[in-house]
Amino acid sequence: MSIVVLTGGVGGAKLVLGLIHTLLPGEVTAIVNTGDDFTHLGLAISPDIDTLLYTLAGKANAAQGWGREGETWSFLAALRSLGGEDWFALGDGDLALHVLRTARRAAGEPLSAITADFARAWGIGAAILPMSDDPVATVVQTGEGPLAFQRYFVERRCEPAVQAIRFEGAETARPAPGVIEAIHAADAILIAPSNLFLSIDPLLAVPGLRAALGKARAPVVAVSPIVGGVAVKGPTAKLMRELGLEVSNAGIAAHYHGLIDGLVIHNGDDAAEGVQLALTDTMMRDDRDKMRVAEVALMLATSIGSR
Ligand code: FO1
Repeated sequence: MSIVVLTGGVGGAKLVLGLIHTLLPGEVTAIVNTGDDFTHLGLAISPDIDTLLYTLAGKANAAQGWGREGETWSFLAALRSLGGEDWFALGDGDLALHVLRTARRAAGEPLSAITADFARAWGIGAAILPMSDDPVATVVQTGEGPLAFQRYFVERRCEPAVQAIRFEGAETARPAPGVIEAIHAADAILIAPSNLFLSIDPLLAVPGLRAALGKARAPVVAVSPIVGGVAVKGPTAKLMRELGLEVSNAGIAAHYHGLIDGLVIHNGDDAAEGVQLALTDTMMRDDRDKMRVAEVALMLATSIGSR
């Protein structure tokens, strides 16, 4: 089996972990959002890649949703004592990823090669591919003007009302090496229960990626980020309302119209038209939950079969 999963954020990492427990790691390729990436204090930060690295290496701070378990904060305290920007918390262990990535990017290495080396160093068997090696920056248009993603998400805690979201650089970004090939070779393509606007749309904005999904022989199955009529973590529901999408599986299916063949929804939630549905408890609290959702998504893909 060759499974491709489009992912970003915490919810996405949970589904990828469920897939790793269900399949052989070598059967899983994660294509990861890099629209959240930014340079901070001169360091190249790739949050969704790092969340996935930590999650698959068993190092993630599960309660916090980002960063490492058992992190220490000496650097941040020293930074604060010098009046440095501390709104974006950089942990001592976390710094190693950013410092190494920054040094290697400065030496001209692509993000995809650096990420593959990090995954290998931590014994991760799945392929972790950035959506692109070219810069793509999610910019949130608010009443106060444009906000870079992390300024909106972390510094402002998602409170400014959003009028539109754009992905700067997407139009000239190329899919990272292996991305299109993985989509072509896939037996099933999953879209993780990530924030559709902030984690999945940037992926779909990379030229060639959406087209490859449309041409793929593999069925495309999304896992709804809505559980019990509300979006689980983060700003998904608020953004759906602000962007005029109803917070429902019908809204999710409408957003992914023409792209997905199936949708995994939470027991009791509203059904969606025009896609094949599978129902389960889609709340992923522990590894058993994550395996269940992964298995239901794979079974739905298998029942849909090749297109
Ligand atoms: N999220 C926060 O809410 N506060 C932080 O201080 C913070 C620091 C941080 C450092 C490194 C990193 O990789 C992620 C970090 N995040 C933080 C999470 C990050 O903003 C989100 O994980 C993604 O960008 C959204 O999926």
